[in-house]
Amino acid sequence: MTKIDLRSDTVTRPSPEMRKEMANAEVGDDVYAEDPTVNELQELAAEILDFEAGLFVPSGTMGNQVAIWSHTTSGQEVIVEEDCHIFNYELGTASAFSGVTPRPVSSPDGVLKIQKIRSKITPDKYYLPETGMIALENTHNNKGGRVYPYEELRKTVNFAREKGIPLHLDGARLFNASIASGREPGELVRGFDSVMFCLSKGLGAPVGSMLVGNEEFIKEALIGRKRFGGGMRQAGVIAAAGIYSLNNNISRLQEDHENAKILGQELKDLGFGLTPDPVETNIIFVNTQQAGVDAFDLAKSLRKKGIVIGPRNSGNIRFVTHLDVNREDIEKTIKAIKDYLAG
Ligand code: TLP
Repeated sequence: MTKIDLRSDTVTRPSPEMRKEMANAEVGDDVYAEDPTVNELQELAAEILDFEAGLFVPSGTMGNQVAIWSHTTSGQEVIVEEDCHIFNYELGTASAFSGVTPRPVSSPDGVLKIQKIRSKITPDKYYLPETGMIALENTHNNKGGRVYPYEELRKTVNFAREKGIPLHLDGARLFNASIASGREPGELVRGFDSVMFCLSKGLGAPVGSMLVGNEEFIKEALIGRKRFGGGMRQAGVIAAAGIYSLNNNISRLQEDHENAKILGQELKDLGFGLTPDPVETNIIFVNTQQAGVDAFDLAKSLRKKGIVIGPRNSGNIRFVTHLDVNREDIEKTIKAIKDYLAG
């Protein structure tokens, strides 16, 4: 039975066309900067986002953490949104490896309003920890793939520049934000000091993320990547998948968003609660408690039909659409949920 996996867009597998590019990739030792395919990918990423330089890293987590390590000095604070990936799912690495303290700011929709950021910037006093960096997340995973409002992005960029505080974007799903907002990815990241985006989520590559910034930042990040154990050798084999994904898999993210909308609407009609409502990109948090359904029990029942979903707890499930799930799979999932409800 073909498996329909809606737990995450990280589960996508390289297509036969992508694998062909991987098999034919020219390679060299990337620690010596001699892998032509990695170099090409780095240039392509920088060009797409209109930055000076790019760095291929093994994962999104490493990209974020290398950015923190590069921008800050030990003892500083990093302003983050309370539900963001850096604060919740990166195992305290900012503190463990870079010696910084996250300063979490709560927000109902993942958007850090400028007044809130302002209130968390430490005054210039020798006895207070200095603010070393601000990080935003677009789209916001834990808030259901929400797209960061463009005006707020601009305000934060202007504020960070005025204060001289490095601004980093966790853009794991930046291209989803671009497709959903109809704005070029470069426009969404203009004025940031660094951006991380993932090749291995909706874009469909098996491994890897990109970090972009100016030449000086990337020079520092190169040291950070090696320190963190991310110096790779004949990485062109996987970089080729990244190049393929950037050339072929961006505009099709629209299909994932449409599939998520269809699934979300059906679930809403069945009495489930949605976050966000309406669905914005490829992620939906579904409140099953509202429909009197135990999320683990529903997951168990769907698994028997080859459909895999990821309950967060007994009342909440995250559904994520991606390029390995088509419209028919969405229809099958809806039918399976209806059958479950029918008892
Ligand atoms: N997200 C994964 C899990 O770690 C939660 C997922 O299934 O969504 N930033 C954001 C916003 C992310 O969602 C993720 C991964 C990362 C960074 C880290 O990327 P990786 O997994 O490549 O380290």
